[in-house]
Amino acid sequence: MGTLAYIAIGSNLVNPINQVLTAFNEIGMMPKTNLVKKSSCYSSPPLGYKDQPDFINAVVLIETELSPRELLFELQMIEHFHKRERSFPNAPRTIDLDILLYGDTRINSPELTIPHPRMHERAFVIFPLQEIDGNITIPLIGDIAKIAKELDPDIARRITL
Ligand code: PH2
Ligand code: MG
Ligand code: MG
Repeated sequence: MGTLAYIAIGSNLVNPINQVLTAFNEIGMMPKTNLVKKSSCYSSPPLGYKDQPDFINAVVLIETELSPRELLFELQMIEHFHKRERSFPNAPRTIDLDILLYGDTRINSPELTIPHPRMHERAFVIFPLQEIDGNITIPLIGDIAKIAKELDPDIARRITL
């Protein structure tokens, strides 16, 4: 049995719904990894830099024997397949794949911070995460139900495909 990890997916360029659905498949095809569960897709206005299209966001649960750094590398490969460009922070993107949680591991290095440091402020992360596991406790932050209650439900809306 590998480690359970949660990945956040976001896209707001070049048919975002398609980008997210393709990413579900690509994440399931990563080496030493099984896709356990995926959330619905959510639509949300851009947080941070505002002058860009709305996002489609989702979260997946995987079980993996990749180390956190190997996982980051595989996710960056998928971002590369989607022609992700890094022009400026919070720029619009074809795909963004962020590690939210990796078991109960905590990492603080320049290239990787786990748990994701801003996840609890983001409705577009917390709502899909809660859909996958309504009982999860985020290390250092708290219970998902309590965090979700503090977020505006209108900001990230579940969409039916
Ligand atoms: N990602 C960001 C910045 N702002 N806003 C939304 N709605 N969804 C995102 O995934 C997102 C964002 C940086 O990664
Ligand atoms: Mg991100
Ligand atoms: Mg990212």
